[in-house]
Amino acid sequence: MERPLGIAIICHPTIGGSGVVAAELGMGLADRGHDVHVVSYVRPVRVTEGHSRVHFHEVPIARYPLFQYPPYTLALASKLSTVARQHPIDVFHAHYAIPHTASAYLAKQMLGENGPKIVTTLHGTDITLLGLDESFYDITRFCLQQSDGISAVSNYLARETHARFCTDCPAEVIHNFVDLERFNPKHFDAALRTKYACPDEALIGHLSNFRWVKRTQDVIKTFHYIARHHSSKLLMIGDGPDRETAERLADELGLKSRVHFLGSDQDIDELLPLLDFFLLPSEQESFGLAALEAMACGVPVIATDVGGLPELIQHEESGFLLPLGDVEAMGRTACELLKNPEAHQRVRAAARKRSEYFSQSDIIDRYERLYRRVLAPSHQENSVATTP
Ligand code: GMT
Repeated sequence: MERPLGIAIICHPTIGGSGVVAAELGMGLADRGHDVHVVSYVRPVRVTEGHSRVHFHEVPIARYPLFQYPPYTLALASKLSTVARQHPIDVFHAHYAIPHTASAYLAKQMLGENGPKIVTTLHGTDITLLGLDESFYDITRFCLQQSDGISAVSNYLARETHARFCTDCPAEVIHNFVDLERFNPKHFDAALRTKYACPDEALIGHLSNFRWVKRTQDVIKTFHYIARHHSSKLLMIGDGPDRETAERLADELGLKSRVHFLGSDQDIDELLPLLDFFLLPSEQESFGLAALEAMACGVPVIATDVGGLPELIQHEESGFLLPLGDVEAMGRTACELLKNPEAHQRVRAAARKRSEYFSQSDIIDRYERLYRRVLAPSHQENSVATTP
């Protein structure tokens, strides 16, 4: 029997896939007997209170007139070193490299010899967008080189890391995961659905943090096509910088009464099973966690053929992958399936089946193995790239 580990999980707590993965992983590790310390500036939504082995440590952000931007990276490094002095921590696990791996590196230096190992999980835009910005490129590359273990949430992201940052810091592919009990078609609630659509109307959905990479305007345009051919409603779940633009476009296209903007404070495991389709027309998507959660609820996803989405969705089998920006093709695909309930049902079942390859327990096993490997005295990194 291997000893339980002390893991400090560092993440962005707000809406966004990396925080969700970090939180769910932390809870899962604690259920397996590990001591988990979540470190962030606010408690992540999915880190529930009351678990005896999950401890949340808030990073205080001091305001000072000299700083236009408070140096969060330093405050986080300080908090990490304090946590590691007060608790037995084996691993600092940084989710999203920027700035978390830099803080973990600083904390490790502060702690001296035998400090925790650093594991970095790359989630997407830390490599494909933000990390490439000239103000972050060198530090991101350095942080990757200083990590004792690196994982990426898709083969696509591992390849991008290798090609754009470093050939000497291979990333192990550990795909994202889903709680198959919590996200399940059996949670379909007919009464709740009537709150958003009549029984003869289709209910389409989108969930994101409404940043430009999500192309929320394409969601509205695709829905505009669908609504012209089929009586339907759209649920826009989440919030972010592009919400206002999306609301304005819905208004301009005469869709105001058909689109519900619900914001981010929602029980998505109750909403997703209500949908007939999920739209994800992203410009970039390293994995597409929201798509996986929809698929686990038996909801076909219509997405763009970009990034890591083909590792999740098999085109015309468990969902649809269409060219970036082709809102007409996305709308047409939805309408064709809405006219053919048998085919729609087939894709629903295939979506659920596909999601079962990404079960929480299998993926948590992979993270545990990664921790044990970096902690082993003769640690050597491997690059393992597998698509289930
Ligand atoms: O970029 C976002 O929308 C948020 C970002 C994050 O790190 O919070 O999401 C990324 O990580 C998710 C969890 O691993 C992935 O499922 C998303 O595909 C990825 N987003 C992008 O690559 C744009």
